[in-house]
Amino acid sequence: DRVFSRPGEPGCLVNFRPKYENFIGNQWIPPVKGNYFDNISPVDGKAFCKCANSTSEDVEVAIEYAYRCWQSWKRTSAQDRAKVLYQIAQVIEDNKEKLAVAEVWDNGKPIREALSEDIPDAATHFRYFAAAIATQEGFLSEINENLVAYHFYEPLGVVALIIPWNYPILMASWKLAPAIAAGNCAILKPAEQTPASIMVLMELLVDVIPPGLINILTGYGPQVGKPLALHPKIKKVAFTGETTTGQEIMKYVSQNIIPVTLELGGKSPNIFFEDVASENDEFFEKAVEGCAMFVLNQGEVCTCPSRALVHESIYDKFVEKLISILRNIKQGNPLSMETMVGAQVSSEQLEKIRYYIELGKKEGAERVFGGNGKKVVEGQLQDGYFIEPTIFKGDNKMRIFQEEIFGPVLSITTFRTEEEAIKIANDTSYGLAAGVWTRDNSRGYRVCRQLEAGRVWLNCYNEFPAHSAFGGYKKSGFGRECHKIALEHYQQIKNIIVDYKRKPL
Ligand code: TXE
Repeated sequence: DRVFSRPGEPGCLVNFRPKYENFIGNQWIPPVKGNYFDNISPVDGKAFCKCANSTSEDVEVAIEYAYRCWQSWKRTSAQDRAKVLYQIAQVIEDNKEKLAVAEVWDNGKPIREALSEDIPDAATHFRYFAAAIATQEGFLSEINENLVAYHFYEPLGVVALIIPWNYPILMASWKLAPAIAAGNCAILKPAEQTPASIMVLMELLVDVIPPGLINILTGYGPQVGKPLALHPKIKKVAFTGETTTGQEIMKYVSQNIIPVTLELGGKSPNIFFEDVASENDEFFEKAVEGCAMFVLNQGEVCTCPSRALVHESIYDKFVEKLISILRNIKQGNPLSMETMVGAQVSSEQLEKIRYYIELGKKEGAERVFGGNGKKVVEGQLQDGYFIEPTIFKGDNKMRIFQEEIFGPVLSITTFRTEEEAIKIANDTSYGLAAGVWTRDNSRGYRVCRQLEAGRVWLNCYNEFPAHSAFGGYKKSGFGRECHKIALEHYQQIKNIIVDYKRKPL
């Protein structure tokens, strides 16, 4: 177990700087206007460092450094770029503990998650895209015996990556790895709630990346995210965040007619058919654990299985087991290896969750578990943003079934037939992910194909392999991340048609 020592105290594995300037051209460059904001840790509700409160002036500085780098980066061979990505992966792996602890203080997630998922997955993404770019090939078409059409993948230029706070280092890696592999330089804006862990990583990468390849501007959306996305020299925006922010981003990119990919909110259904509970065995256990995953990362997961659809014939047995699993979930000090659920990212997020818990009660949903918005820790952590998990039973038309809460709140309902389950599952404006649990593979396949979601898990949930395309349908956005096809979102195709018959003039 990690000792509970705050950043700056002896025993803390990470030496956060007391003040972070922007990371531009492998240097720490103070924000032009000289302003900083306090970075609060959700673990104890106290500030632990300051970060640059950037503005459009800082965007100009970052663009200059990034373009300078791009002049040479765009000419590097795919093999040379792959080498840099492999080195980044190695640095991440070599500093796994330090980065995981940084993630805990910045975001509030449990160390066991950061150590087993966030950080190793980040390294895997850089390795995967190193291999993907090294093996990507252009293509040619023979139009007739004289005419040949060549197709080359070319980078776009400098790209803007705007990310949220739920998986700070991993979200950065999902976007950075394909962006730089494809030959672009990047300006990344982390969320204002979690600006520090990425800086810990950048400090480690100074000797590995060319100056200007990856630049980080911290600050708030309207002050720095917006001028970044609107800048005429930015050639693509990749965004993950709230659906309404995604709509704004689309307006910005329309100004300069540049491509955009959006990974937005979700309200993912997790469907449990009657055969799941026909035997009290390992499969049943696994399925109910899959349901309990709504508490994973404190529910701050875009694919959070926040709607459970349970066949009415197994409802009682299912819920009984679900509650027994929840009772055994350890919540509290995220630095303890036993803790499974940590703190919500911010006091705003905590209030948002409490609002929805009250709303659920007002809407007449039945409280199955929790429902008091209770704080679950005391002592040193009493000012941290911890909240007990809650389960409501209700109707899919309720707002707690339709709106993204982004906390450990599950809305559960029952169904009678396969057709009804599909209808309820698809009755949402979102379409990011879904889960299906059944022992009948034919039914599983049939249902998966009918669900309006970009990612469907059959008899598993929240698996994120680097080589599986991830992205939304409907208001959950468009574009795919994680699979090698993501490279194409960061490239354009140059087509050259050559007539070999014509004699030179
Ligand atoms: O998101 P925002 P917030 C959902 C979740 C959460 C809610 C609000 O329901 O409760 O969104 O979270 C930057 N121009 N998700 O407010 O605002 C911002 O600074 C340019 C789901 O944090 O979308 C941050 O870097 N940039 C989601 C990033 O956008 C702007 C993960 C995301 O912030 C901007 C996070 C602007 N006008 C929240 N306004 C998921 N799908 O995983 C904000 N930003």
